[in-house]
Amino acid sequence: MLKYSMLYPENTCSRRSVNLSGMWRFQTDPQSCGVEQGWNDGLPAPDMIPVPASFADFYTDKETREFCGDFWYETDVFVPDEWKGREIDLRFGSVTHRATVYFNGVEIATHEGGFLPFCVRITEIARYGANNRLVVLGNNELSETTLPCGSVSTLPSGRKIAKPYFDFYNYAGIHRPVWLIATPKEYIFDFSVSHAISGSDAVVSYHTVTTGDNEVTIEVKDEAGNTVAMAKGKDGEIDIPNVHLWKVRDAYLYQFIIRIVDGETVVDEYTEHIGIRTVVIQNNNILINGEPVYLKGFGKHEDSDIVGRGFNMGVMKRDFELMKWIGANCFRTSHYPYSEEIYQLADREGFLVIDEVPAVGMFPSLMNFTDASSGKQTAFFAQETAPELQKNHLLQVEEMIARDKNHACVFAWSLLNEPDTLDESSTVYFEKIFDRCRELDPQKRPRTFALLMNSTPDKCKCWQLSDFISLNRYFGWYVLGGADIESAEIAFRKEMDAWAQLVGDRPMIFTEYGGDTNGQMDKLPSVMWSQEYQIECLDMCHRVFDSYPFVKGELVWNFADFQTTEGIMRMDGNKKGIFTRQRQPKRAAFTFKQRWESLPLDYKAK
Ligand code: GCB
Repeated sequence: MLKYSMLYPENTCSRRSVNLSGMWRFQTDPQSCGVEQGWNDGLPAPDMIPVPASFADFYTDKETREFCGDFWYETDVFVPDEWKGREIDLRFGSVTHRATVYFNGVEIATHEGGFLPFCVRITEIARYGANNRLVVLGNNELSETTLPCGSVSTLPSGRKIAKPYFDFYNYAGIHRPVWLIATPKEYIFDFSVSHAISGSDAVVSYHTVTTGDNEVTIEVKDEAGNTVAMAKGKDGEIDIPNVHLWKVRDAYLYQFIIRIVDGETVVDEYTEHIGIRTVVIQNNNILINGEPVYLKGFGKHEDSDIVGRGFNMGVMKRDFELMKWIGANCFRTSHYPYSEEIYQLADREGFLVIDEVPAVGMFPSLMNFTDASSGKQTAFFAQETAPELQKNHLLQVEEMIARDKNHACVFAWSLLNEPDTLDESSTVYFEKIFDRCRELDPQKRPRTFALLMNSTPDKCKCWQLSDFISLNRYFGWYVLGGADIESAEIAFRKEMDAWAQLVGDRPMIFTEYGGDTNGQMDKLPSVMWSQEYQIECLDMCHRVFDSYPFVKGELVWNFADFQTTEGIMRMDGNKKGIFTRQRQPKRAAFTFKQRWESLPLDYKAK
């Protein structure tokens, strides 16, 4: 079990949460001399910078934008006097890719991994009724033992630059809100649920972890605020009569109020908003509440102008409005777990989410795709780095499930994106990750991973571990694009015919397909990069999907244009967006709107 609670900060009768977002002090440390020079006691020459945000795109000089190495943040944290006697934590939504935290000069925690939260306890060292100095040492270097994978190269000047093995900009910083939290000494540490439906009722099995021995009670309220069920005990089952199920694009959330009680006194109280639904894979179908669903939507990124990968509530809202407008019902959190607020909104809006751990770049080619279709074998998981990488991978699967396990929107876990699967060592590596995921998830959701173009039915050694198969395929773009598109369709169908022999009862979905498109460019007849070609290429893919009954979903790459490392394959970023980076539609968006609004939710159900 994790050392800290993953519960999202709340204010209740027993809890206080203060959001520390704002302007913090910031300084890069190119020489990595900060620790030696005592920057933990205060930064010598800081700039002011917003938290949460990536630091890169605020700056007008290339050195700071491309900065790779150690960077520092600092702020003052006032801890109220009236909080004496409680447990006090700092909770970081994420610091990319790793952090060391100093409080009043003292190192109190380190955390590896840039996309999941962590807490540090400051009860004993906080100065109450006074300001305290919080200093965070961040680092954004990439390696083959940490997630996501990449490397660092050093320029003749001695400056380091990041070499991601993945196709998104290596944004870094304090990307998500930081909270100061006060809980009682005896508090609710964890809560999880799993659901079963019986007739018109639901049976919710729950499990509570607290830090003491007092009684636990659960009160369930419906959306009108009426109490519909009560239970006692840390573990148990709650019957909810005439349950109002959480459905795709028709959400319903109950409030589960968890209390630690000592007689009449409420010691701690925490509320979770929980949608009740089941997920089963059966006969080539993805069943939500026993009903087949066809997935329509996107692979996305947390990416926008100026704030980079920093959580931005406005961008989140706009993205959901666009997804609703276009008729989508699903997205994959490619290629890392997103900000918690995004899952909360997906719960509320009834979107299905494939939650992905940051296991991307497990194929050491620059940008993760140029070598990819060459068929080059790398035996990535046979390298001596594999055991250390796997340790980090398992830990991040654990943290992701601990954080996201109660979300109704999360119906599946994606455990890797486009890894090397051509060597026997992959199977051994994967099995452990897949088993651990099953063991940790109270709801036993389906597990999958996104298969790279060279993971073909005859060569891939890992597809059979997936509960449903997820393909990333770029026929008509990286493979046989432009005037060759006719051959692309033939090659695509040939591969699909081979899958048809293998899939058995499993459904298949597409987790990526599409092509780069300049949202300003029209061309008749089409050429690659024009909006007309994007539509032709997508239409071709859809024709193929429509002719295979076991294909149960299409998540186009990508929702919006996004920033990548610069290079000859990318014109100021990846342009496969159906929307521009500013969240305006390309022409293809209207094609999707028409298609997705006309495809029923149970499209292709047997
Ligand atoms: C992929 C990767 C994704 C890239 C995409 C592309 O297969 O999974 O991260 O951005 O291809 O556009 O090349």
